[in-house]
Amino acid sequence: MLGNSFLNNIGGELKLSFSGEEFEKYNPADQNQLIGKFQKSNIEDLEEAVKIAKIAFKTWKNTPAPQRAEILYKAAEITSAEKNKLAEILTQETGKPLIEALGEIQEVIDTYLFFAGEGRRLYGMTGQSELYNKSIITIRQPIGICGLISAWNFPSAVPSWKIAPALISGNVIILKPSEKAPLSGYLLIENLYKAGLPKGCASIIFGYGDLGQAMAEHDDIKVISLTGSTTIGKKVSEICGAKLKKCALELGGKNAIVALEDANQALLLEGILWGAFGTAGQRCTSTSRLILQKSDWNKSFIEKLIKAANNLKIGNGLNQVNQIGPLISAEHREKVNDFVSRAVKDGAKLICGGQKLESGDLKNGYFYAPTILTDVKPEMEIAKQEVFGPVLSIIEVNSFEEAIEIANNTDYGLSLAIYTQNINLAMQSTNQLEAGLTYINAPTIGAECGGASAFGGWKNTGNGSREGGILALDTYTQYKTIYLDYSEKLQKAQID
Ligand code: UN1
Repeated sequence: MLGNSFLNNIGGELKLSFSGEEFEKYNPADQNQLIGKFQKSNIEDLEEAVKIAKIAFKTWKNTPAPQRAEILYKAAEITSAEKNKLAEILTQETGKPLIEALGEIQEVIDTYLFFAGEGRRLYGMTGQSELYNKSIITIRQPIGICGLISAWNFPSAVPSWKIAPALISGNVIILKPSEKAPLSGYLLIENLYKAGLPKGCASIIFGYGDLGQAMAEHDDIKVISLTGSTTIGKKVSEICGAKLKKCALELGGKNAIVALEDANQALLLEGILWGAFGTAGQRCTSTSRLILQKSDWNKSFIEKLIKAANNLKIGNGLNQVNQIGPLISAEHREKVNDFVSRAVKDGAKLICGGQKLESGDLKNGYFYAPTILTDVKPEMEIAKQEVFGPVLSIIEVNSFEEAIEIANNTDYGLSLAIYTQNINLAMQSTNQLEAGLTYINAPTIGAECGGASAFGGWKNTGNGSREGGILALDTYTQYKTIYLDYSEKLQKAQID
């Protein structure tokens, strides 16, 4: 399969792009390994997908939700059966270690199962009328064609967060995966059809940012759900805003762990290693700041942290001894390296990593050493901008209050964590931290899919939408209130 040419899947049919062009995608751990060639789609391909989706929507929206759920249950079963294969492909496509790729495929399964359960709920509301023999109910209804634009760092789980709530609610979808990780999305769509999804309900078209923009601009696409950068998010939001189109945005983060003086140090150390360097720091939830309360153990703790970071095994994720994979591309690695150089110029002290790893087995990939900077001041670029790499900035503070203030001192608001054994301060922090996700004694990554979970951020991280839980339904449904008057006479609200 790897190295093949992959066609667009338009409503269940494999199609060449009208452009006659394709692009190539290579393994970031080994730039000689071709993952595949993918169609470089244009507006004509999009028109075709929209045409087919429009027809499919007419039937799918009226299919009973429990029947729609059967497709998701089946897709979860197929994904489970193929878990190892899908994870191996995901590792080669993104570079993330196999253990993490297996976790990501599990997240797809969990998401499908959770939203399949919604097939027998999709609850609305019932209320009391002010009049006799009259009832009021509010239901959720589908909206239409949903344009799903996803990022390269979670090319299976994040599309599933969008696909599952969209389909269970009775919508049809067109997915545009990132050109930097297109294959995993292709396999998601293929498996939905294997699970019995009716033709036309889902399409995947490969392409670049211009295609995403065309989706946002298309009048027949009624919802846009985007996971990507804040810059792109603002652009998409402007296009959708002008058209009054529903738009869900999940954008950047500048996440922090606050460590108070009474933190459990062993737990903190493990949490930092996982939060900052897991997935090579390429999660929108990655821990990029450690806000450390000054205490007598800081110096020895930082020494332990350096030692542990230097001991992390870096390399091809298919080799299970490796804990950290490559960055996604050569350009991205340059960008990360430039952030570190500028931080040093700004006065930060580089105490670990800070360089590309290019020797031996690593020479064909875009590996970067786990990096730690100290003496970081809250106003420095490195303390404020999203780096999206294995770079941790340590900011020392004097008090709990100062720690909270600095944790909140960013334009982003996705994930913030606190390590302390003081229950009162832990609980106070959950009130005061300005982020969509907060963790107590756990790092900033690792959100789950489930009823009470809601993935998304405050401030420039998004526009209030949520994924991965029940609230995701708000993106893919519109409410309808139905008044039932069985009094057999004209009743005047507010007057009778
Ligand atoms: C992302 O990086 O866009 O919470 C998603 C987490 C993962 C999802 C990350 N479950 O870290």
